[in-house]
Amino acid sequence: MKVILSDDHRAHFPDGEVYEGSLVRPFECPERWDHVVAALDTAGFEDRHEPQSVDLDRVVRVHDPAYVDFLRTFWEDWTAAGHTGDAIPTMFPVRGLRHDRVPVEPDGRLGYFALAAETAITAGTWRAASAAAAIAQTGQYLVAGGSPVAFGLCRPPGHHASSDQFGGYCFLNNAAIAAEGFLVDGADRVAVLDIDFHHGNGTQGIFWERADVLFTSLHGHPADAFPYFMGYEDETGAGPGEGYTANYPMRPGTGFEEWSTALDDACRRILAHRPDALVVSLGVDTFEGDPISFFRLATTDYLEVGRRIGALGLPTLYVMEGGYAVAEIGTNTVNVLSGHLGT
Ligand code: OKP
Ligand code: ZN
Repeated sequence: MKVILSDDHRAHFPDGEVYEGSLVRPFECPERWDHVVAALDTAGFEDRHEPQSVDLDRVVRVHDPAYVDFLRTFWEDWTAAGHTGDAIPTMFPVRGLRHDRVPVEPDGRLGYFALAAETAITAGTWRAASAAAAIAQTGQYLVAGGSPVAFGLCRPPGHHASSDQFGGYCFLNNAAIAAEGFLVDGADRVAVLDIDFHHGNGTQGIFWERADVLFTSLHGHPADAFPYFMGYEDETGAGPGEGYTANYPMRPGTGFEEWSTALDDACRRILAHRPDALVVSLGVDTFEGDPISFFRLATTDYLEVGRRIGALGLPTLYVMEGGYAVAEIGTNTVNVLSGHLGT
């Protein structure tokens, strides 16, 4: 299996994350990457590739160009305004407020392009986020070029990033960029399977009105879990995209038996879509030991997850999303990949 990775992820690591009333060390930390690489080493995944440079012409097919510009240039504006700390958004265009004007002052601009306050922008955020997008793109090129399966070790993750908002540790939607890339390169239909613990609101929103990309997501119920305001079962797409979104929200304590029944249902829908390629948003925060999530999957369950996805027989690109039980993230992730290969 081809693995695409880059050291550039280290450029993004905010000093803190707003969490339950405190500023804590971010759960989404660089060691996550180190543990995945160590587990890849142990399991003998040696076919490693550096990403090509990011193709922004393709990125702006799924993101608002003004948003991409904001991500690329914001740190300069923030520091020019005299701020020395990380950029944490505090005010948002919520219910009743206007979102048809973009403020000029950096704090206002920051809130306009944000969906949550736990995620800060730092000096190296653009470097890391654009490298993660490049990893997804390179993985997509490899699979479109005939590799049956590839794994993009993206960090930061992407599935919460919408066309014009960052948050939930995400800046550029790596999975959506890859899915769109497959279409550009000749696919007629693509499916996205999002098995991260959290609902992939960004990916869902990007493909909401489209019939060419099927979006399926298994996640903590929005009544109980971030991102709280999206991910219900009755969200099924709109316009030409009606019926091309499928959500499987599940309650606290859900274990592998119930979770895998939802996975099987999502897999049936994926096969019915007859996609030319599959993009898997691979988060392993469904793990029983995850510090911020509430599903109960065990380390060995991930082998079976990979087997079931591999059994679809589709050209598949895995992109890394979440997983915050740092010591176990590597084994859990690599178990999915090994299961896929049937090893
Ligand atoms: C990113 B990914 C809830 C705190 C939620 C943000 C979680 C972002 C997860 N009390 N914090 O989907 O793994
Ligand atoms: Zn997650």
